[in-house]
Amino acid sequence: MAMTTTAVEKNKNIVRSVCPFDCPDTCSLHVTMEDGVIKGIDGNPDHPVTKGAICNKVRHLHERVYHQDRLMHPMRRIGAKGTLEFEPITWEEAYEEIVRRMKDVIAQDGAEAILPYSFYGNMGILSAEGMDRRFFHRLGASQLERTICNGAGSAGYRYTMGVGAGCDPEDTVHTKYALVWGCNIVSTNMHQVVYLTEARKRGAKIVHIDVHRNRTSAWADEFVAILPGTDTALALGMMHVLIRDGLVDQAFIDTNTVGYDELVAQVEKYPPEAVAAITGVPAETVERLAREYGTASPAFIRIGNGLQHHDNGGMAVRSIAILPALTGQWNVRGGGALKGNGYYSSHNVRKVERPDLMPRPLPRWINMNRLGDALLSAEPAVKFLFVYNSNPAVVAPDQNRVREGLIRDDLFTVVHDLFLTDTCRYADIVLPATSHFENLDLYASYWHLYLQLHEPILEPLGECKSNFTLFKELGLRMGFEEDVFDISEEQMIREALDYDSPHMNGLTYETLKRDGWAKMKLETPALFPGRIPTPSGKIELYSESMRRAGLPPVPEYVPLREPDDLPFLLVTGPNHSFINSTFGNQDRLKRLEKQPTADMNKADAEARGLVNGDRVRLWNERGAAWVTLKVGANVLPGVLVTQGLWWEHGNDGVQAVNALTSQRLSDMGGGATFFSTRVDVAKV
Ligand SMILES: Nc1nc2c(c(=O)[nH]1)N[C@H]1C(S)=C(S)[C@@H](COP(=O)(O)OP(=O)(O)OC[C@H]3O[C@@H](n4cnc5c(=O)[nH]c(N)nc54)[C@H](O)[C@@H]3O)O[C@H]1N2
Ligand SMILES: Nc1nc2c(c(=O)[nH]1)N[C@H]1C(S)=C(S)[C@@H](COP(=O)(O)OP(=O)(O)OC[C@H]3O[C@@H](n4cnc5c(=O)[nH]c(N)nc54)[C@H](O)[C@@H]3O)O[C@H]1N2
Ligand code: SF4
Ligand SMILES: [Mo]
Repeated sequence: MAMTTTAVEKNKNIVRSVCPFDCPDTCSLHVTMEDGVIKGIDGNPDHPVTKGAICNKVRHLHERVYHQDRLMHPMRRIGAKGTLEFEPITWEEAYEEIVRRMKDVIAQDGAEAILPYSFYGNMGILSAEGMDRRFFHRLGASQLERTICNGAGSAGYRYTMGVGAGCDPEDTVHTKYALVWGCNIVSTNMHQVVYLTEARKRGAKIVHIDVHRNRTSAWADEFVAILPGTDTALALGMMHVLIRDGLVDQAFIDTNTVGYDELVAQVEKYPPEAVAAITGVPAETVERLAREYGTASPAFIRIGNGLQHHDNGGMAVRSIAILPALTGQWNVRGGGALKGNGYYSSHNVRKVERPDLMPRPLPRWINMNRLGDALLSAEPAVKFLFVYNSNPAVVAPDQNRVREGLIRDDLFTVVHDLFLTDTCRYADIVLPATSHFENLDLYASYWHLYLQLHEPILEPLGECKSNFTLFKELGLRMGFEEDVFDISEEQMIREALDYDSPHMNGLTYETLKRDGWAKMKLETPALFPGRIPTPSGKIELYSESMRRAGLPPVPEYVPLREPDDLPFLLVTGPNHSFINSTFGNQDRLKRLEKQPTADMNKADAEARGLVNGDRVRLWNERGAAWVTLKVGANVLPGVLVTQGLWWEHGNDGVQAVNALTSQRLSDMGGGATFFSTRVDVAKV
């Protein structure tokens, strides 16, 4: 029987929580407590979207919270960088040294020589973009361009649609035809699978378009294998057929879009045969996909993150987002597309992060995908690096440059984390972080439309401190304004909610505390037409802003920029049992993933005398990684796919795959190009 909210509060043993990880689902959790200790974790059946189902990773989250390796007190480095030799120190000593070093760096090199490095290890608004941002703004530190995840795709989507908002995922249960495009939802967005599985029971067909036959392909009705970085061509080929065969909604186009004539001229260049030669998708499949998509309604596209980790990733997302505009599907409940929905739940960023505290002229920006170059050659040099909520030694591209930078003797590095990650090897001071169970925080999903309040269910373990407390205390020790820094978590959440947005729907701290969550308001049955905040106020098939930015104003297939002197295109995606590098130190989940592998096509393996299970070295000019080969039909010839961001620490012989990836930025949005990587393979 589903438990009601009031029953949760009355039952001392089951308390409500939220999953904090960088995952679209942002599940509501039920945690079973005994004598103040977590005994079990389950989904909260009352949540309207996540409905009691959670993934295997989080079902065992208490193993992470009480893990023997969890950091419990601050430490100072006593060995050489890279050796993991530390001695325990008190918070007083840690703060004293950090404040002294910061002041020295500011006096000698200016505050821009200090660089924060963080991402969404904990997605709480206070944990990821709260007091930390306020602190570094006030400090005048270099600003970090946080584009490692979806920079390119979000920029591309905005060129077409104006904002990062798509359809309500709850509506996708009505879908009759779904394209799951460059998105591994069985591993990365399980509740989208739940909705589409229900849609399928009601007659929907689900097509997965990917470079890798994976868990999502096995679940879908059809798998379409595509060559990496060619999705724009496939989208243009589908548009070609839709327009040629009159499968477009002319009334919708006339009312809601600009640039249709330019697009019609452009798609002339992309007949199915030409598209087949670029994408590896047979011409008849291009024809059929377009016809199926153009005649089904509601037709939905789930646009993933995978296809935008490329040199041309922004253009790919922009182009795919045009398809529902041609067919009028934006206006159909259960149709349209969903790339991300962060826009709906946006909060009062100015009030929370206080960008007004930054000095004038404004400090420089450093792109997080270029950490290696920033540490090795930025002018003025980075002298102090403050890492939290992220594990750059594993997740950032061109890892050998990153590590060369991190190991510099004249760089002072602080890392705040729950564990001794690979990044901590290079830390001068390591600080212990609370788990999210120990914190008050506010959680927004970038997929569903519910904002959730998280009240702590544990006292901080050991000497751990939350990101909020750390940067609040540091701010006060730096002598910053008390009225800005000496505030409570609850005050900051109230500041976040104090926001004049049509989606906030009058929601307050009190209602969130009472109900646990609230749904953002949006127009039904769909967002469109109306309020398209592009410069023209319409969906832009032709974009004048793109032209001015030096980009093709109508969709155009631009090949990858990675030189093609090495035979394989390598896609280094995430895996099922970790979240990025999080969980990469937990035995239960490591056992499920076994070891780092790479999928290779049988024809390529035969041509090189390689067989299933061979240990091989993947290499290019940037570095090398060792993996076990999986030979078969999961990838097209010329393609290799690895899964998972493995730790080196605790995994003998593992070299994380980012040794191979490049710091090159994508076509727009400053995004990462993790998947546009060329390598060769040698047997070891
Ligand atoms: N289990 C698990 N869940 C996660 C994460 C995790 O690490 N593990 N990470 C979280 C985060 S931070 C994010 S951003 C999301 C990411 O989740 P998704 O949006 O699903 O993105 P990826 O898994 O990176 O890539 C999706 C798919 O794109 C494919 N792909 C790669 N290149 C191309 C291409 O050129 N064209 C096409 N069509 N497909 C391509 C990959 O093979 C992969 O199957 O998941 C979140 N959830
Ligand atoms: N090759 C390749 N590289 C990739 C990707 C890929 O697909 N392929 N994916 C990219 C993507 S999409 C993303 S989003 C990035 C993710 O990169 P990161 O954001 O660095 O993600 P994680 O590896 O999960 O590291 C998060 C760290 O934060 C810590 N943490 C968790 N909660 C807290 C907290 O409350 N406080 C503090 N101080 N620390 C906390 C965790 O213990 C963990 O060590 O990686 C990118 N890198
Ligand atoms: S990782 Fe994702 S699917 Fe798993 S519990 Fe958290 S939000 Fe839900
Ligand atoms: Mo991400």
